[in-house]
Amino acid sequence: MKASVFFREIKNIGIHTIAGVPDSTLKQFCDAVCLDAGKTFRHYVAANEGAAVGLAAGAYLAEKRPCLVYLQNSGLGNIINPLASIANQEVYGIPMLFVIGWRGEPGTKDEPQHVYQGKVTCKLLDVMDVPYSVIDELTSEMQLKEILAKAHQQMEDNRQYAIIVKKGTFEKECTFVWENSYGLVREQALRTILENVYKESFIVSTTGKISRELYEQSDALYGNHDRLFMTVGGMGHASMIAYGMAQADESRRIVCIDGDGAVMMHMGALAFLGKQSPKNLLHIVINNAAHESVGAMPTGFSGHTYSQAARACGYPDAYLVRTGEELKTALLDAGSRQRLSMIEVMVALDSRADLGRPKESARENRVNFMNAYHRER
Ligand SMILES: Cc1ncc(C[n+]2csc(CCOP(=O)(O)OP(=O)(O)O)c2C)c(N)n1
Repeated sequence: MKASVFFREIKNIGIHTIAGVPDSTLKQFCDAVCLDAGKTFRHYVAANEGAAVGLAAGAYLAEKRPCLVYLQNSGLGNIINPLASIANQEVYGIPMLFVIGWRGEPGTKDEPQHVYQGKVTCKLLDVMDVPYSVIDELTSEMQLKEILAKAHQQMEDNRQYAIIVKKGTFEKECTFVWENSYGLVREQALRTILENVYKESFIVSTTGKISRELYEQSDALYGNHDRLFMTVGGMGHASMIAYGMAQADESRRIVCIDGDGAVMMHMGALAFLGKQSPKNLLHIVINNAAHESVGAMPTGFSGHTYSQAARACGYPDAYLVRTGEELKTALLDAGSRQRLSMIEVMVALDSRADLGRPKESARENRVNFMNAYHRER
């Protein structure tokens, strides 16, 4: 299906505003909405999927028009609360249309973090009283019109409707290309970080390609990745996992390697960490101003840096670096001080086409990581 056809049909049922968090299954849809650049739809990349539901609710109050909220099915957890406690017809009855990328569809092969979420996606919508249709590459225009007619009827009744999108549904029609202005290559920055911290620290890394690059680089440098806990799902929670470890034993140094999209998703963690100020935690944010791992849509990063935010939240030290040399200096400096620090590393939009994926399961990663941690006690 062409995204342009989909857009024409949602316009016909009165959709005017689109908000969400990008997903690789929805890449063609996301590219098309970015290229539209506000001509047909108002579009917002939200901090997280729940925030997109909030935006959709407010826009409905002011404009009497339902919005479209798009998300990967991993984002269902983030929408449950605003859906149940705001939008549901037993509360305010706010109509909206969800477009949900289906990772981990039963019967298909996908990454470990998607398997359970993929299995429960339809069940979750049933429980949330959101009727849905599933579309794929074979869905015709006529079928889409029928689905949207159902959605329209449901929304007229102040309810929500979901369209679950299988992998490969949207065909390549156009590509949204943009660049940030930074030169440092993320994988090289990660290698420099590992060279400086791997041997003396335990690392909690974020969702997406940052973890995959760290996995390969630690194997290349040290022949193992046992000191690396890859937060393959649960985007935005790596820094709190790192804190959970840091608070348990102040003598162990914990390094969280985060992404800017992930930090933005649950930014309250910065305020919490600033208040707790664990001496043994180093928080590194790899900022490419994009959700690079799922197709490089901009995160909505305003240019007000995370290191500024960290300082405002009470991190005693925060560095902003743009080159390999600056990164090394910041790592040495942060290592020599015993206090909570953030290093924000501005990097280019880049990743290798042949980047691999972890070979072991998530559970094996957890077991090996815990063994390494407890062995050294
Ligand atoms: C709750 C949730 N929403 C969306 C996703 C899909 N997703 C996986 S990685 C990623 C982008 C992460 O962006 P960022 O943290 O900036 O790191 P980058 O990919 O740019 O390195 C997204 C949106 C997800 N895994 N979980």
